[in-house]
Amino acid sequence: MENTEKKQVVFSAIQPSGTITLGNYLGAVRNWVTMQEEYNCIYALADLHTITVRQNPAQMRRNILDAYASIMACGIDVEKSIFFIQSHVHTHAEIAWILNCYTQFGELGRMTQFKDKSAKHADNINAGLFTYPVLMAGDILLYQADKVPVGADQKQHIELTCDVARRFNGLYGDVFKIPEGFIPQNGARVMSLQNPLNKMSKSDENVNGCVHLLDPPEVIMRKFKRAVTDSDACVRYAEGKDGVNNLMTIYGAVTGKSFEQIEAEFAGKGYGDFKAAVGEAVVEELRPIRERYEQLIKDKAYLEECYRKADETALKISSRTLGKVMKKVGFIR
Ligand code: ATP
Ligand code: LTN
Repeated sequence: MENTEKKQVVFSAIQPSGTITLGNYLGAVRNWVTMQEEYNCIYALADLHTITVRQNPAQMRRNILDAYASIMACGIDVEKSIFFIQSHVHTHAEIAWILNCYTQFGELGRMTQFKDKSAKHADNINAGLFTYPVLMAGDILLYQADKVPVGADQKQHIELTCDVARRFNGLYGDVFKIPEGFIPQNGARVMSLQNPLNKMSKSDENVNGCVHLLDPPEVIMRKFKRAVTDSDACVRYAEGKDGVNNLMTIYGAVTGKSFEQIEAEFAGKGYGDFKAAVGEAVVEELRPIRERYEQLIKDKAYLEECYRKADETALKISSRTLGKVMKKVGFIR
């Protein structure tokens, strides 16, 4: 019997702006992996987004292949999901231009990521940094995605995507599916181990604040041992205990334990024991990923075969939406 029940579409992407972090993994990529069972999943390396911050070309080439292999190593199955490279699929840049003309200057100016990144890169506040969310909206809308698994920092960009899609649909009829963000309960916002008021980020200069997926076990343990805590010396989740709250979030996300269970487990114990336990849990979570990565990165031909195939499929799917959009707007074919 034919299966008439159509699976919902999931779309998400990640920038190859450096090595993938524990934050990227717990906030987004881990959900990409689990969602493969139930949804039609389409994932991308958002390399066009990456050049909104100046990159070294040789390093960028390495980062792209590295990120591709790392994400695959997390468990993306290329037989089940489409995992392509954004710049290889020309429809993304094209729809971004069109959607730019349906997005207001004022709404882009309100994006907190734009404000943060322009403060951080005050010498290069380029137009791409400003219109970054429009390129992201195009990514999502091209595939008529139902759900978009991301970390909490991307919520505002998804809301903008919905606003732009509704505006377009209001003018031309139902062209775009209105997507929904999919943000995890636990791990949606992993903070820096050195400055727990800042998000853990790929492009952070303080290497001790950020755990990378490919860090060897001793490096992971060292980073957790040095993590900033407080003088309270009690493992409990409370206001003002940002460092400990962050470690509890990470431990909970990795082990599945609730904050109450974690508090009970470490009652009467010091931060030293707690930090070592968090480090060990993370080491075990990341060990198989690092091992798979080591295998994958050796086989460049296989990686290329995977993304070429995915690029082609992504072009086919996205061209349908782009064609429809162009026709509605009034371009002649
Ligand atoms: P950059 O440092 O270049 O800004 P980034 O590390 O913030 O990069 P992105 O490529 O912008 O990472 O994000 C990829 C995905 O990871 C997004 O879904 C984002 O929400 C999620 N993510 C990023 N950082 C964190 C974090 N610290 N905690 C949870 N999720 C995160
Ligand atoms: N802006 C995102 C990366 C990204 C993305 C997307 C996420 C680019 N295009 C489409 C979800 C859907 C970020 O994580 N910084």
